[in-house]
Amino acid sequence: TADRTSWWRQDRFGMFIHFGAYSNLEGEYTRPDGTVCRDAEWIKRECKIPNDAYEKQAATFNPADFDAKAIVRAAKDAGQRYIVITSKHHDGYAMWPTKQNSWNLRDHSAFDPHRDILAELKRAADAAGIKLGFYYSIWDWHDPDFADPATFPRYKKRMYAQLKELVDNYDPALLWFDGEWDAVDPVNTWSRKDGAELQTYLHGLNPELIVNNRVGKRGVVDGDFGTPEQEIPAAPVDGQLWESCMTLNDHWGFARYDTHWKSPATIVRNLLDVASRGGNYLLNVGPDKRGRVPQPSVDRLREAGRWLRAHGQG
Ligand code: JFZ
Repeated sequence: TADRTSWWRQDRFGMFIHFGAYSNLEGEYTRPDGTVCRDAEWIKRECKIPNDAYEKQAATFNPADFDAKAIVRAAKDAGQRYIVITSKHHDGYAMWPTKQNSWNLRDHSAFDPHRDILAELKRAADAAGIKLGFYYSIWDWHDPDFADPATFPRYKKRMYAQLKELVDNYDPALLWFDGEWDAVDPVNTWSRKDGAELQTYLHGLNPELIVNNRVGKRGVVDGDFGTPEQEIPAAPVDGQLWESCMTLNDHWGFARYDTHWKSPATIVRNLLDVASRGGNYLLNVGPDKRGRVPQPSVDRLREAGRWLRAHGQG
């Protein structure tokens, strides 16, 4: 509804955060034969990392330097007014202590078991008046029940339970779904009906939750807003609200070899271009394996924020 999305329509500019077990590899996987394969958040699949090797590296993941206050400050300095962080990407690894499995940052890492980065981010965001949302991938490479239509209902049950955990424990303002598409192997049976059901379920938990259109099949009837990626559409589609998400370099997850940063001028131009067409801009950062936002990202966000404030847009 118009009411549900009013804060989001006013906020315009948000920070996307891609952070997960893949971040621990920092974009590079050294194969047993010594050759190196590069990717980022898709590294498990693109580099064909065997399950056991991926699980083994995740067990060493220790983002001890994750600093929620510093992240919120960086967002504020840039003029960003909401944050969307990956709670679970395609690799299925949950960034909170989910009770549905042990494939998560509490139970499968070298991280302090008393810490909970989503809770830390929620607290810091609340204190700064910043809204917090969660990215959640429907597609799951880790859960054995995902890929078989016969067992998918079991996966769906766990997915619903995980989303209830997120809503109950962290009170997100927004859920940003992904991985709903067809033609992923072995199979992805997610349908528009699944999306509509999920949306009804979520609004039963919290009627104020904003949900993106990847909850369904990216139609104008799916969710509250459209999600063009790495592009600025010329015009809204059938009057649907939209948000353009973009990387700051060429990857979503941290990639130590990627130094192809957008300039502060490009960031400002994109933001004003998006805003002038009535859209939102969700600009991504990818923390490294220690949980630190790369300094080139922080610097560019700060420069962009400085320009916006100087011109009365901050
Ligand atoms: C998805 C993810 O696979 C990716 O890792 C990242 O999280 C991004 C934000 O979302 O990637 C997509 C999603 C949609 C398109 C392309 C890549 N698309 O619509 O062309």
